[in-house]
Order: sequence, then C-alpha cells, then structure tokens
Amino acid sequence: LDWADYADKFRPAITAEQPGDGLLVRPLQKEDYDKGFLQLLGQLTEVGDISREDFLKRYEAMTACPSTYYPVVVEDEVKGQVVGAATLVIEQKFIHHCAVRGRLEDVVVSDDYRGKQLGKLLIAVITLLAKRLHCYKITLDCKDVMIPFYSKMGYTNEAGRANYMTIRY
Ligand code: 16G
Repeated sequence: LDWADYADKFRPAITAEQPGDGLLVRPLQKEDYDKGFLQLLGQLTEVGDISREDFLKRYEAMTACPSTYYPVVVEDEVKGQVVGAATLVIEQKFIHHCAVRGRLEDVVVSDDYRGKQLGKLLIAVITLLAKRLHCYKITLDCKDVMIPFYSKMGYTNEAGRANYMTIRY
C-alpha cells in the first residue's frame, strides 16, 4: 500500500503536501487550542469544557509517550482554524513478534469543509503513516453510516473475527 494506490480516489487530485487552496496538513500543535481544535472534535462527539491548562496537560502527556500518538490536523491558514483532524494511535504488542498495531481515531472534518475530500485525505495520510511505522494492521470503529466511506478507503469488516464490543462507564 502506498500513495499511488490512493491516486484514483482523489478527483481533483490532492495530496498531503497540496491539500487545497489555503489548507495545510500538519501534526497537532499546542496553538491549536486557539484554532478551534476542540470545537471541531465537538462535531464528532461530546468534548466538554476543556480549559487551556487541561488541554496542555493532555497534550504533554501524549507527547511524553514516544512513538504512540500521532494527531494530524488540517488547518485553513487563511482563517487560522483547524478544519479537519484524525489521530493515529500505536499500540505495542507481544504478538506477531513484538509487533505494533495502529488505531485510526477521532476522524472529523468541519461541516463547512465538506466536499473537499479532506476526510479521505486524512484517512490516506494516517493509513500510510501506520504502514511506514511498521504496524501489522490498523483498525477503526465507526457508525453504520460511515461503513461505505471507510470501505472505499480499503477498510474491511472482518466478519466473524473482528467485532467491536464495548462497556460504557
Ligand atoms: C468514532 C470514532 C472514534 C471516536 C468515537 C467517539 C473514528 C474512525 N471513529 O467511533 O475514534 O473516539 O467515535 O464516539 O473516527 P464516543 O463518544 O461514542 O466514544
């Protein structure tokens, strides 16, 4: 799997380097607290009222885990706003010869930026990053309505062997 495998999925063609006019794909940074990152996550699920201090503490805690959290954002540099985000989490395993695996988490694109292929771009970037970091697999969980979208990006429902089960607290 490499970038060429995604080429036919983007019309017009966009890449991580050229995601569209005024847009930039980059890692999350501390300043994103003031660029609407948490408000964007609020379009995915409940976020809550997070103070700057709490945000920075969590950011530092993630950074302190080397090679584990890879939060990626799309910024509209004209507006100085984060308009898309997705995170790769790497989990260390004993199985598969002490392998690592990836999880694609917290994918969200702002309502106002629909139709710019940014969701697809984030999926491609994270999926290829996981491969480059030697993950033996990457998984995600999502709502039923999102299954066609992730299927188009190469994710499959491994029926019978990979059900997603939950306990909520
Ligand atoms: C979706 C997300 C997951 C996120 C969860 C939050 C993707 C691929 N999946 O399942 O990462 O953490 O929603 O929903 O982005 P929750 O608040 O119900 O846990």
